[in-house]
Amino acid sequence: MAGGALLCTIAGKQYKIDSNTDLGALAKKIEVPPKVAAANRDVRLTKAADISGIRKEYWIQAEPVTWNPVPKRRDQMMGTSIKKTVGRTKVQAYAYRLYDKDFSKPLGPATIPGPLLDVTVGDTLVVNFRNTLPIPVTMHPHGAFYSNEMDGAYKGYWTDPGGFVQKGRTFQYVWECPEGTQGSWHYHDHGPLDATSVFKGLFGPLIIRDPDEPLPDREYFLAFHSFSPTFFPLKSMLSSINGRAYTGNTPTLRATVGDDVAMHVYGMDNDFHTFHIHGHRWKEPDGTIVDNKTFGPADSFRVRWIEDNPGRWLYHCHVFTHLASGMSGWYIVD
Ligand SMILES: [Cu+2]
Repeated sequence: MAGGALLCTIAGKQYKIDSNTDLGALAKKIEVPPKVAAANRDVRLTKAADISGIRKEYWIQAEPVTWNPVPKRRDQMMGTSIKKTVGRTKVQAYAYRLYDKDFSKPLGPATIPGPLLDVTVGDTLVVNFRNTLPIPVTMHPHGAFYSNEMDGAYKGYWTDPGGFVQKGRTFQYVWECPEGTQGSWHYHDHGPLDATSVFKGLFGPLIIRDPDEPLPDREYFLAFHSFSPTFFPLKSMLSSINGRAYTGNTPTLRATVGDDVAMHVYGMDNDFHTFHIHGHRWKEPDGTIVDNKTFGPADSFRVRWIEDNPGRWLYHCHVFTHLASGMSGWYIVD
């Protein structure tokens, strides 16, 4: 994809998308699906959803963000200047941002990835979603149980209102988390331009905890994603973990010997990645011992171990081009 363009079809016509494309202008060419138009005309408030179990409620807004995948401008391990090799890395991106009840105030900055949705089996996850971006976007969860209207996905003519949330509009998603949904998951935009907006930053972690399982002492949520020159005016790709590229910019993870450590990992671009961590290994559900695990787009998993090896370690993707373009970080064990 480096420097290339993406082709997208809107109403039978193909459009080339590159880093110069005005997505807001492009979005105007997308016909508003009939059920969405009908809901827009409906002035009644959405009826309160029937909630069983504990209601876990979030207010999340999709908004523009100025984002620098390499804020320190250097690869700390190699001692090299990324500014010299890649040039300017600050980009205009998209993000999900956590707000307080009724969107009264933001609870933190807009970040890539978005906020952690943290629920337990038996909970009902309610996400009040507001879009301020110039294109229709959504929130679509993996792992949770949801009815068809709560899918948060664009389906052309058959799109429900939650699958096409236009600028300035809100939608309340209700997702159930019954027994059988436990796991390390994620959410992302699944609107009509998802092949661009996900790359621009619209994704985040979701965990549905098993109440019978003890909480780890340390846990980290790690998104493997990339900033591509197709969507940003970058000289070359930046392969990122949690929106940052190169050691010292990517999350520096910490633990102490004896800790029960969990890492929740997911992929959110067009590539296959591997999760590799030096000096450590874990047991897969089938009993195999692994220290390098392959995962594809939207795959997610958890690895867990009792920490037994102090030192400054690396964790990284073992696809060498990804490693060389930033997909690496420190794991420091005291
Ligand atoms: Cu990779």
